[in-house]
Amino acid sequence: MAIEWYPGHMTKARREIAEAMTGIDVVIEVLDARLPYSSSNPVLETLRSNRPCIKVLNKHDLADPLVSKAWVHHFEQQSSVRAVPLEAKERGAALNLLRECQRLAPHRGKPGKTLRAMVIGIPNVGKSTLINTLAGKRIARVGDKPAITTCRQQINLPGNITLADTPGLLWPVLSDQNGALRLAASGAIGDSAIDYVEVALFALAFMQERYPQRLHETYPYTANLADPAALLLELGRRQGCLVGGGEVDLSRAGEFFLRALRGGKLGRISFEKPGDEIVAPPPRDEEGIDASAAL
Ligand SMILES: Nc1nc2c(ncn2[C@@H]2O[C@H](COP(=O)(O)OP(=O)(O)O)[C@@H](O)[C@H]2O)c(=O)[nH]1
Ligand SMILES: [Mg+2]
Repeated sequence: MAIEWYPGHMTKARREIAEAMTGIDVVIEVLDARLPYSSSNPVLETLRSNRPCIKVLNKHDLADPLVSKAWVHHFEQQSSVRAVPLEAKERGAALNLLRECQRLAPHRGKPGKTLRAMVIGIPNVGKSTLINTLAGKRIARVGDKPAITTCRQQINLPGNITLADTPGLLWPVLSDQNGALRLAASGAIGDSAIDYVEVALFALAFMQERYPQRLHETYPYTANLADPAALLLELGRRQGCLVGGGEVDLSRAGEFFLRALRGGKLGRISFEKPGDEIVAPPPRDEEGIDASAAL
C-alpha cells in the first residue's frame, strides 16, 4: 500500500509536540485497543522522555477483552506507564483517567500545583472524542485534523488538572506492511487510500487464523472455504455485490466485509496481541509516509 506522510509534516508535528511537551506532567497516549502496537508511534517515547504516560486502549468496545488484558500487562511492565482500556464516549471511565494522572504525578493536581496533561496519538484513534468527553462538551472536532499550534487554550478539569484543547498529532508508522494492513483493516486509514480487495483479503486471512469461529458463525457459507480469495468471492456473491454481467464486484465485497468487521458485526476483534510486533520498526521521522491526504 502506498501511503505517504510527507517528511515536512512529520518534522513539523514532531517539533510542535516537543514544544507543547514542555510543562506537561502526564502524557495521555491514545491507542486503538485493537492494534495498540500499530497505532503507536515510537517517536513519542523519545518526545515524552521520562514523563509518566497513560496508554489509553481506546475503542475497547470493539476489541477482544482478553487481548486487551494482555496488552495492559505488557505495557505496565514499563516504568511510569499505566494502560487503561476505554470507550472514549464513556464519561465515568474517562474521568477515571484523571485519577490515574494524579497517581502518576502525585506531587501535582493540588491547589496551586496544577497537573498538566496532554492527549497525543495518531489520527482516528479517538483523541477528539476523549477530549470532548473529559471536557463534558464539544471542544475538539471529531474526525478533524487538528494542528497543535492552535493548542493555546486549556481545558480545566476536576482535580486541578488542565488539558490542552487540541491533541498532539502523531503520524502512523507504516514501514511495516502488516502494520499498515492492520491499520487499514481497522479503519484508521481513510478508505480513499486503501485497496478494499487487498485489505479485505488480509483481514479474511487474519480472521481464518485468529477467529475462524467468528467468521463461520457470521457467514456460515465460509466454513468450507480455505482460500481468502474464494471467501471474498463467495461473500460478494451471497451479499449481492455484483457488476452488470452478474460477476462479483470484489472491491464492493471487500468494502462490505471491512465495514462489517469494523462495525463489530463479527464480534470484538483485536488485530494484534503482544508479541505480534516481532521487530519494532525504527522511528521514521525524517522520511517515509504521509497519510495526510488519506486520513
Ligand atoms: N467504537 C468506538 N468508536 C470510537 C471510540 N472513540 C472514538 N471513536 C470513533 O472513532 C472515530 C475517530 O474519532 P476521533 O475522536 O475523531 O479521533 P482522532 O482523530 O484521534 O481525534 C470517530 O468516528 C469516533 O466516533 C470508541 O471508544 N469506540
Ligand atoms: Mg481529532
